[in-house]
Amino acid sequence: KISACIFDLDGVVVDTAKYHYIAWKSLANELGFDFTEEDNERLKGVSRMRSLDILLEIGGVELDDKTKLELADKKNKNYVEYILKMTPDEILPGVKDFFNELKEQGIKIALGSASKNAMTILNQLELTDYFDAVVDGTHVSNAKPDPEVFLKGAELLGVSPSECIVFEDAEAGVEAAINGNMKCVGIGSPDVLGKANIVVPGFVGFSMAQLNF
Ligand code: B16
Ligand code: MG
Repeated sequence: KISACIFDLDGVVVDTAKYHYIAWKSLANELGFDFTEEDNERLKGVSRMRSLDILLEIGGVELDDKTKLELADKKNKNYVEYILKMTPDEILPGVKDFFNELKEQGIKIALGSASKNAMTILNQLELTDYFDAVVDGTHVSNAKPDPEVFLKGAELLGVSPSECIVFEDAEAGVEAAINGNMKCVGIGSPDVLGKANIVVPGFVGFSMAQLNF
């Protein structure tokens, strides 16, 4: 029996990766090196500080912790300027129909995101009311593939992990779902998300009827 669906945010409900990319690239350029879209792939689903470490590694730059915090903060301020301009038409296609299907079936909806900006993004998209529970980067101490973010979601909803389906676009997120004993639907390419129970390209035409969990 499935009682709840837990959604990753970036890459599943909305494409914020493009704004993260602009903000990280401008930081890299200020530090004197380039940062490509391919490099940006490595930051998906990864925490802010870990993302900065990867970026600095790409540029071959070493900095002390205080400077790193300042740079992460600077990148975030730039990023937030972009997300504050987001509107509900940036919700990825098919997502709202699927949320409505879940509501009709009495299946609970939770968010399980690494982002500390998740609430701002949900508000911008006018999706806050759909969620029965929100767990984001401000609530967890262990990053995906640790299952903490999803287990907290299940706990808040009062359901057991085996009754939950996680929707994820990042490999570390799929692993987190498996580590938490949850089912997982990968959103994206089977090459990257092969460990998920099923992989679909997106939510257009997607329905619970396609799952035999
Ligand atoms: P922030 P998700 C993740 O969100 C993003 O995929 C990742 O690229 C980002 O670095 C991370 O959130 C932290 O975001 O800087 O806003 O706290 O995919 O777990 O929803
Ligand atoms: Mg994601």
